[in-house]
Amino acid sequence: MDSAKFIWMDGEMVAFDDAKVHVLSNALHYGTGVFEGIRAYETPDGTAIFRLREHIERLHRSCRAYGIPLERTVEELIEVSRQIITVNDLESGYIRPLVFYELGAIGLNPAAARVRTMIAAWRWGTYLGDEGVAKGIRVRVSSWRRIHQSSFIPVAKGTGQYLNSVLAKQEALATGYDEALLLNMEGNVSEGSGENLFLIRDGVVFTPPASSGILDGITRASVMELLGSEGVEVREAGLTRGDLYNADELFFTGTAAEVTPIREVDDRSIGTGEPGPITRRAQELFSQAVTGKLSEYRAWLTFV
Ligand code: PPE
Repeated sequence: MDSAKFIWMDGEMVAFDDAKVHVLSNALHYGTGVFEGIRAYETPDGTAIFRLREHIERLHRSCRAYGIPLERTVEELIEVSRQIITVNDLESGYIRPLVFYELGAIGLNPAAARVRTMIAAWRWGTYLGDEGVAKGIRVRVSSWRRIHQSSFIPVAKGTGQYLNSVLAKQEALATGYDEALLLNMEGNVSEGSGENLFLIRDGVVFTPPASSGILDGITRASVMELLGSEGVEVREAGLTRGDLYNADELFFTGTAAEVTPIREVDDRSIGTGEPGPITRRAQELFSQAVTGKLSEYRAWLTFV
């Protein structure tokens, strides 16, 4: 939370230390909230937020999915996201919108609770370490399965559903790995605790489809488009644990994780054990797109 001075709460910029909620907030008890994660980057023309509208629209969709009445428009939240960067003097950083049920109802019908909306921003470096980005990370297949669409809404970013990610992440770290990869209830590959997965085999790029229970990531969509524009074949396909072991290259994508190579899965080296050429190309293209160096993708940027 380095360098956060102000947090926007329901129409006001509040000092960091004053951005508080009550312990009887419904969301604290039952996970009745939805959130987003967005990055802003330094570019030669000033700070720009990557695919801001898509993130705010997903926040609205997550609210709709869980029946949370969000009264702030997409336009207003876009404007606040720009302001939160400026008021915190950030050249680059991470933006975290959160909509949640606060005080007014304890119990499983949150309808009477006040809906609160907040947007914070802070400096956030690499999610899985600088060395992870450079050399690749070590991943384990989790003993926890990804939340299933019969119990949750995997394509929504509900706060409560992240206990599943927390269990997987804690287990991976406790057993000496950097990150977890979760299979779905059918035993196919879904995604990381907070990242989507890409697999390369014989020059073709594969990524699990929405029906595998993933959050259909905005970074995922961006990388699919960037690689596709170079003539690389990109396919959505069901993947097995064995496919992971046989891959030439693997990498994770996410707003926080950006493009992070995977060098090992379950103690098996992937490909040469070093980030491969398509992974490197994805990293390069993504980094050029977010910093405004690809004119075709300027529309993905909102300057603050
Ligand atoms: N899957 C999950 C479960 C997930 O949480 C994220 C983002 C993604 C895939 C990638 O989605 P996208 O950011 O749209 O490309 N995870 C956010 C939260 C991470 C956190 O630790 O908090 C993020 O990357 O901001």
